Amino acid sequence: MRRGNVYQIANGYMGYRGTLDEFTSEQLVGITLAGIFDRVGPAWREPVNAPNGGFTSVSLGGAELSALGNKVTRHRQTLRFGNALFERQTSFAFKGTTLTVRSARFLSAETPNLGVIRFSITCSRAATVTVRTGIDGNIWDLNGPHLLGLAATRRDSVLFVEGRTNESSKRVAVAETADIDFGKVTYESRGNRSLRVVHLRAEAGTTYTFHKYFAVFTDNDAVRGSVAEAAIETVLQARSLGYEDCLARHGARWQEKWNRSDVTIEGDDEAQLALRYSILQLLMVAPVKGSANSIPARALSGQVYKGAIFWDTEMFMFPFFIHTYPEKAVELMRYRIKTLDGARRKAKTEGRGYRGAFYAWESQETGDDACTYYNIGDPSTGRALRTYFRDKQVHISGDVAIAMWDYFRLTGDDSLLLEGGAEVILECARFYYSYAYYKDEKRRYEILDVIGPDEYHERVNNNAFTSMVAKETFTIAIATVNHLRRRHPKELRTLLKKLRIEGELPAFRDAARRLFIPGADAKTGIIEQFDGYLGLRESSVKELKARMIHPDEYLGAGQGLAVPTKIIKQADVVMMLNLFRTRFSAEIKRANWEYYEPRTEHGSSLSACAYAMVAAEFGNLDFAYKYFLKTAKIDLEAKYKVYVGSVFMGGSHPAANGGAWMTAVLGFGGVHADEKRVAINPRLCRKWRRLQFHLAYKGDDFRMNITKNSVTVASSRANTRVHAVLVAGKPVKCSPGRPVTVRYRQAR
Ligand code: IFM
Repeated sequence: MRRGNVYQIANGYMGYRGTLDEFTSEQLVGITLAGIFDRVGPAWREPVNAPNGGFTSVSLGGAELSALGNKVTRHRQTLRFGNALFERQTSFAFKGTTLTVRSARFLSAETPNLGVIRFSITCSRAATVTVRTGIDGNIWDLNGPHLLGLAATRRDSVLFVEGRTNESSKRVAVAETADIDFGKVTYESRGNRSLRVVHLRAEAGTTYTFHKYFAVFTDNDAVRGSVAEAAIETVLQARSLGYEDCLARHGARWQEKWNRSDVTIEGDDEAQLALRYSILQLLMVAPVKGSANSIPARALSGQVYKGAIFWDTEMFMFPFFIHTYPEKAVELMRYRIKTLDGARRKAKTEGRGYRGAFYAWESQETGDDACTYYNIGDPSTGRALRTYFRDKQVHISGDVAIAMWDYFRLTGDDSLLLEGGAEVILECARFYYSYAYYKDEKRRYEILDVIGPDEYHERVNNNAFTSMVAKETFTIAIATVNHLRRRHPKELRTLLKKLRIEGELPAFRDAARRLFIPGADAKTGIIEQFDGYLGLRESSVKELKARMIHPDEYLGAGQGLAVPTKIIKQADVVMMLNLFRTRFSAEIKRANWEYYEPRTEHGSSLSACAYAMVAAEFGNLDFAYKYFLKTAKIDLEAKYKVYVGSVFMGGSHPAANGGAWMTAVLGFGGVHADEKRVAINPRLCRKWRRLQFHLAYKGDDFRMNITKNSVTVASSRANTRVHAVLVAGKPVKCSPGRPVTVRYRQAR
């Protein structure tokens, strides 16, 4: 299971778990498709897995070989970061013959529907070998089967499997072809499998190689004609191009991706590897251009967590894309525009009924909430636990609004605001206004009955993070209106009329001023996470763990062990300090970090990077480094919880991948960009001698080169204007093609 995640490949359209060619649904082969979901019976809706067009098995003397069932003398598998190429080499020792299988697989970065495989076999002695290759329609599903009426057919040398989703009858078609020029080929259609069988008398020492091309199309693809024809045409085109050409084109796209997003660390190979792996994960799962898809919390590593999109995307992944690859960031935002109606439906129907846009806690293709009211099972009793993630984790709407506004602030491109972004922001503000209470006696608004990022304390009042995010949403809504009034008055009039919202703007202004945020204690500097938090029982993570009766026991919900205590699941106040980093002093950051850190379980993969970044800001670089590594290595080492309660959660962690990038560039690199300029205030950790990275800002491109005592900002030759950059507090002008170096002294 874990290796399948570590070696997975993806291209935004689909993910392919890092399983071996001969594996089947039993070994959890999964080709998970982005943006297409299905539900069977009362089980969770989840993304659809496609039939496996990458299947190949080899038989020697009639016995089918598998790396899991046979004697293997050598096995090696590789994931190439440069072009997301998965390779394996396995030598089987069987009845006196050594048969070596080599394969290389990629999901095309140029043609998103396409997968390409090179496969070869070599025998140490002459032997009778049978190769079965084609499409395996026996699909691994968590809550399936999702594809009904799966039929395996063939047109000449093209194999083909098609089915329809259970819920909305969307077609999912897979075509496959191969260029086999050895042995005798016959065809076999067994159940859901459509295979080509190659009978070969293999000579000793000769390598037999073929290439396989498979394509997946669904009714979500805008194709002329049928999805079947599109799939067939795609594999035929790929075959006529050939493996090397397909790979070269794919590689060129990957080169482009790395040119934009790579980060170089000198002096620390471990950190370099882990960070590059994290960046690779993000680049692989970034949505396809024009898809308006987003990235689920477990990316495309399977159907885990319902393939749902959480706040993880806006708060942890979006920063990577907006700072390096805005063309991908825009897709993430278009997804929220596309699902605005779902958010409106949720607002209307949730709780006492609200107005505006209450985004889904777990969002799928329509924006309706996939999160259930009883979202976690108790592993000891088997009972479903009521969790309030769906109805009370209201910060999600503000997280979306903040990212939407950041897209405009950091790209300078207001077209997205006009294409639905402004509507999203105004509707989120409207939601918070309908959710907030006005306390007459205190002359302030309060946001009550919520869950903040710390999910162990449900239904709390005045959660600092949530209130801050809500307040920011009001400010952003007013700023949006002001911007449109200046630049696009006609479009603003149309929008205000459409939403009938003009009369509500004064209220938003008022809430932007008078919404209550818990402040820092005058003596200790501590910000109370929510009303009453400081009065909860002291405990320790160790103590709670010792009291657990089941290793997967959930510590929150109604009766969880953490509920009456100060133990929190993940960064909450610290998350706020990080998100609004310019608004709090280093002293406040330190005080709260030191208070909350020993009380944090880090039970979510989202937690460590927030602690790392805030530690970097107030100067605890060793701690920042420790948590940076924890974040950056989570998927590479595959050390994570696989069950929460009785719910299977195993899969990759793109939010942590984004957190690793944020810690390196925004934390240690000290980059802070706003609408006015980019500021850099580096705090390199001990081991790092040099940190280099790219930055995209307002349509231009920069290369930063940071050492312990100098920062070089190279504004790309193709940039269009001079930018003012603040380096370690010193303003410098950066002209296209003229690198500027500033010497500085790193704060201790
Ligand atoms: O969004 C997170 C949440 O903050 C903690 N539980 C897991 C979710 C998905 O990663």
